[in-house]
Amino acid sequence: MINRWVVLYAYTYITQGWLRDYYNNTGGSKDNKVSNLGFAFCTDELRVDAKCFCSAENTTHPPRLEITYSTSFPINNMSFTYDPSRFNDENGLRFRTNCYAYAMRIIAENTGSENSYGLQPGELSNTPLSTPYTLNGIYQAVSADLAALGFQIQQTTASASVPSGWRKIAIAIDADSDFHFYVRHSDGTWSHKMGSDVARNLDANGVIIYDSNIETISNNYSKYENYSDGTMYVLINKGAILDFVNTTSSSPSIKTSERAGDTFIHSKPVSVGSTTSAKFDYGIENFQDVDFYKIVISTAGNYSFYTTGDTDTVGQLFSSTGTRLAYNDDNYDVNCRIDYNNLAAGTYFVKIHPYHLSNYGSYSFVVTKN
Ligand SMILES: [Ca+2]
Ligand SMILES: [Ca+2]
Ligand SMILES: [Ca+2]
Repeated sequence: MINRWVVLYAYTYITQGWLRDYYNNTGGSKDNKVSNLGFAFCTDELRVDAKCFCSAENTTHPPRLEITYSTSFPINNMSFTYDPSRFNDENGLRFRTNCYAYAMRIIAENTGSENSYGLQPGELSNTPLSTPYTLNGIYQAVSADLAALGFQIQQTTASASVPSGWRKIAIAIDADSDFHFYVRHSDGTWSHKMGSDVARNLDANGVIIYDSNIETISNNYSKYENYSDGTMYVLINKGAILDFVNTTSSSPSIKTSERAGDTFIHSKPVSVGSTTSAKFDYGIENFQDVDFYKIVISTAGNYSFYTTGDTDTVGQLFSSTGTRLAYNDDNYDVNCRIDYNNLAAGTYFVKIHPYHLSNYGSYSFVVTKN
């Protein structure tokens, strides 16, 4: 039997992105990314319970399956869903985020090469940790890092609720040798990322981490270390937007860049009449940045949403509940432009992404009332 691999793309509003997976002609999956969404790949028979299609790998325009959910979604930008796909892709952010970077949503721009994923507590504030580690020492280092970027931190408990505008993080230590970070999602599950390993919401035994077992798991994670010397719970007011931080200067700062998150709930608010300088912050081979903008329109009328610059962009306009209203790739040049007449007052979202995975670069996003 010839062993052929095909690639399947599925777009999901759960993670707001394309999932890519490879299947061979015996139905085997390479990464289980797409099948994790409930899709099955069928090889030689029609299955009524599966939707499938395939293409040869490396075709210019592989078929893509887009899934749109009719239910509304939260638009609180502190909402924090489990979104492992962009962190687990070997061509994405996997090798640029360790446990600390994953929890904080900080990508150090000077560690862009493979295997340089080791952002350490204190690195952004020049207050390196000393051993043996203590929870208070790590807390002080994280506090200093966040302060350097303009964010706050405060201690909390495992069971305390998360106030609006904050995210909860657990810091666990093995005082002799290591520490680890877990982050809580809005649905009460927790996830974490071990160094260059993939992000997961499971402990070493495959148990899903919830509020109810985080205390036990954080102290007994057994794959690499047991962080049995204590756990501290903290709240930070830094949202789940990925911030790209320049750590080469003496005073690290958030780069322009990823203030438009990759999902509806992490969209960047922009006003009518504004021009926003933006960038596709990452786009490494098969994995790309997506930028979402949120526009509140107070007066019904004719509006335009478009980009300018040299980057080949694609734009999509969505209603407040995620229904796609318009799509445009190119207008007169590679820039997208959506002219929408008789748009009712309300909240809208515009998604801008590069046409080609490799077409990342700068662009400006413009919203005008005509
Ligand atoms: Ca961006
Ligand atoms: Ca983005
Ligand atoms: Ca275009």
